[in-house]
Amino acid sequence: VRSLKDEIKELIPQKTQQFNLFRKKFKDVKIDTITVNSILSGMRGNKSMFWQGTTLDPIEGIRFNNFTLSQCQTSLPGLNQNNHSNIFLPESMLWFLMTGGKIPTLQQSLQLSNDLSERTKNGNLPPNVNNILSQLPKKMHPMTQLSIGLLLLQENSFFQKNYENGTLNKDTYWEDTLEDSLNLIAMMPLLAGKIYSNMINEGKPLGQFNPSKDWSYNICSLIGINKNSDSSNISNLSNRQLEDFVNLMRLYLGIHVDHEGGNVSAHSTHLVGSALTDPYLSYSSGINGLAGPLHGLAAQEVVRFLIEMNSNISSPKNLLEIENYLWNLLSCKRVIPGYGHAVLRNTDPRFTSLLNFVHERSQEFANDSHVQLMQNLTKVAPKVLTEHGKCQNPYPNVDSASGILFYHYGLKQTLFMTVIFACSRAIGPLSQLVWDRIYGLPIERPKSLDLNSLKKLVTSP
Ligand code: NMX
Ligand code: MLT
Repeated sequence: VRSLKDEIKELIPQKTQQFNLFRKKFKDVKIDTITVNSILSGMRGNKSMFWQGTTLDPIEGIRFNNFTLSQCQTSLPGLNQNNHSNIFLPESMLWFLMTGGKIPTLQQSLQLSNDLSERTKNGNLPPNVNNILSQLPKKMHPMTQLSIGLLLLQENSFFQKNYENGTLNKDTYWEDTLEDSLNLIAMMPLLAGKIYSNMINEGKPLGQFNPSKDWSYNICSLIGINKNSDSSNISNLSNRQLEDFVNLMRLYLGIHVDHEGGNVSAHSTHLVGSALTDPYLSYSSGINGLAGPLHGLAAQEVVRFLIEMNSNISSPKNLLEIENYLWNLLSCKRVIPGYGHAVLRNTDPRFTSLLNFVHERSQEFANDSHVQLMQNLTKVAPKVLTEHGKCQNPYPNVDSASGILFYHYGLKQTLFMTVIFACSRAIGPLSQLVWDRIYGLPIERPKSLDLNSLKKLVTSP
């Protein structure tokens, strides 16, 4: 079977020719206007960035290589296509994004899964990385630990080493970028497992790496989702629940990979990478951006928020109490986590797919008051946010549902939720980074303006 690298190599001549012709022919065509407001409002809506794998429509939501999420769910291979939600393997999405839209066969996805597994060298972090992570203060935020973990792994960067010793050139940058990216993605389950064990088990392993299993399975296994792990805080799950948890992980990791290029984690990875910074350093910057509460950290904030609200209202079915709780939050000038979006103007289809996971297992979730609250919130929060009148999108985003579903199965460490997000997010921005190198995109360097310069620009004819 041909490797992912072979597939990419074959695509390069045709794709670069198309790209270069397009640039040459249309380079001076104007496609957007920049206003003062866009400069002063986080460049919202500026069409100013090239990103190939994913696009975002405000109403329809995400497309991956022009496939909607539900098209991906029916087209990309998974291990359990006949079992409910057509949950595809994140490895299938990785192949799909890296090859600019080639749908892998199940055999290719499994081959990639195996490749990632082999890259972990028997499921072990390099000893020095493991030792340093073991010594981090156990209360250090897991996202900080993850960022440190990636920085520690950077000494294995082929790109950095070969750039330094002068054996790389512009035509071959992409090869080491791919190598580093796949090694980095392969290491994410090990980092996640290590960090989780730091949180709850004094750094001692909670489970084992299984080389014959897929990437998501191994994240679950390393955080202790298996019956043999005495020290796990996740216990007493039936076989069916264990299987569901792994499927939830596959679903989650498959749908969080990317969200066009402008989101903070993707954009930071791209920006830092544009200086020819290697994938470890670049994605570590992405992680640091993901750790902001308005971005990926909302995953943890939603869980904390639901738990707190649930303990302050008489029942998750009491919509009036939920409404009052929300108004109180807004009057304290706090945000409702999991609601709103910088680009979307509709319910996030990724949220809907997580909700479908719940609907397909209605008995499992019937007595979970937090999950009920998460669902009932969708009946109240959009109305409240609309009446509040500030937010441009009053609907739920992906973070609204994810964490509380993991919580249901026993993953109770709320601060850990964003680490799982980060495992997934590696896939999109790093696929783009490989193609940034293939296309030879230059260093990103927009022009900034001070108030005086802006004043001059608005008053000059
Ligand atoms: N609750 C309360 N107020 C909100 C919310 C919300 N969920 N969303 C937006 N607003 C406010 C926002 O703070 C701003 O207020 P002000 O004018 O006082 O600064 C106003 O509404 C206008 O904001 P928008 O233009 O609608 O949103 P913007 O593009 O600036 O920000 C988010 C987008 C996602 C940062 C914002 O909706 C938010 O803070 N949501 C809650 C946090 C969250 O769920 N983030 C996760 C996003 C998804 N992800 O995974 O990254
Ligand atoms: C994401 O997945 O990155 C979020 O929805 C935030 C964004 O798109 O800006």
